[in-house]
Amino acid sequence: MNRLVIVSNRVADLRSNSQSGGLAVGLADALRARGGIWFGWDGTTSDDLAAPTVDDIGPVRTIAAPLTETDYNEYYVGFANSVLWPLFHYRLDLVDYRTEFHDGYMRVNERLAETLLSELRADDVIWVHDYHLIPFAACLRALGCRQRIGFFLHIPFPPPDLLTATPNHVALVEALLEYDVVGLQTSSDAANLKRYLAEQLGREVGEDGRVDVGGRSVLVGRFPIGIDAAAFAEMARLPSSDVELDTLRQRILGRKQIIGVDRLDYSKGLPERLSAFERLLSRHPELERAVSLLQIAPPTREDVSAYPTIRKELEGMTGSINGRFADINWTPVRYIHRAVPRERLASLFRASQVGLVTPLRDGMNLVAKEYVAAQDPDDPGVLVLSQFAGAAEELEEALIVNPYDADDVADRLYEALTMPLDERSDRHAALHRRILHQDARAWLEGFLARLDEADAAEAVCRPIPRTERLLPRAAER
Ligand code: GDG
Repeated sequence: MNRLVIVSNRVADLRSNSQSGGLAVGLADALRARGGIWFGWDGTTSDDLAAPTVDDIGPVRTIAAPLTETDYNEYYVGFANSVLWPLFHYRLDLVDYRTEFHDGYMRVNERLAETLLSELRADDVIWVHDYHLIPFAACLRALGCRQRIGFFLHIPFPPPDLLTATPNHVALVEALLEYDVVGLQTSSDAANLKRYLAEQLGREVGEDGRVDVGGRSVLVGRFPIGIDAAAFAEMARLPSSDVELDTLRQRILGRKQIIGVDRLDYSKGLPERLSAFERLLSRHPELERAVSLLQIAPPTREDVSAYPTIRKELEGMTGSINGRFADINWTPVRYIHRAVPRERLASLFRASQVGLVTPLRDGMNLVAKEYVAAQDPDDPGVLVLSQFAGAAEELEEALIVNPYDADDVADRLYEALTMPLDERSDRHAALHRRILHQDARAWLEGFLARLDEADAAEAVCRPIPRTERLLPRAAER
């Protein structure tokens, strides 16, 4: 089997046992099985770009390179998180486009490709992840690489009308055509990309998702990401004394708990979620002192200006709801703005009667799948899920809501809190079957099988003269 090279914005810490999620574990397992490299940013800034940090762990080499302060501001904070993230989450109002951001994005992609080049073997299979690195294959091809290269987009792909609102949209999508396989989370994401290719680039996409690009075939497909459901369920079953104590207290007081877990990001619909919870309490006074919302929202990307704003909004709303409804021994909203260890998260999911997952837009949303995996099959909780999460395409037996409609969310929350055991069990069994079937391994093996099939000989096999490059170097523009 050919060696695997994973390229992602951040390199996972393969020496730590407490991996942040099933995704990193799954990718690390695939790397160990095939041998290979995990390459990306080391998370630091430095003016000394001389040598990246190389760590050999058995058959796997991790290579992590720093960014300069300017690169961090233009590539990471700028183009990736102030242009592509909001744009791909349908938030044109939050896009902060600047030419220097795009230049920085191209510069970093080119430099990272040059750094990786000397490590590559002719028969490697390369798998690039996410919106930070869309032009990475184009940069490698420009350096003469002819290996199979695949790309997976973890976030949504927007409809063409939205995408065309940003300059460079043509170059961005043409850069995707330098890959052999382009994977998206849902069929609507895949349909959006295919529509763009047809309408804006006049490219015909076959029924089988194949696009012919100058005699080369690019596969555009749906590869819904999953979790290691069995391992997460196991973790949720482990005793956690503080969670058990809290559960006992809730049970004695006859209280139920709704849980939300999200990075504090505007795409996750947190203010809308709090409004819906407030609506639930106003419409059902009998639920006062009988239900609470536990919202865990660790900080993220605080250097991007939209993020401190949403944090303040959330703190204000939490204070206002608690001020209005709280009683001496009941706090309606418990809000934790810190990361919670993964094991405790799993126990908390199991101890909560409702999992509330209401993003305004989300590529997949793994929390929805983790909540289902963590439930006790004999007394499962109910998942309330946004229609705008990619997961809604698969998890049909959840209570599906429109996160913009506070009344709808409040009604479904009430339904979830009062649902009889029979119905909860039926819905959970169906959801559980789905997440076990489409788990992290199925996703990984499904994508790599398609990439392994790609005919490397058809790939671009010569250095492209600068004048022919789809993506001009920043300095040449
Ligand atoms: C992107 C896409 C897509 C959260 N808080 C804590 C914590 N988490 C963990 C969750 C889950 C992960 O982080 C979040 O994954 P999501 O899928 O929900 O969302 P994004 O971070 O936005 O991920 C998304 C995903 O990529 C994969 O393709 O599904 O649509 O946006 O695993 O449990 N983990 C710990 N403490 C926390 O406080 N330990």
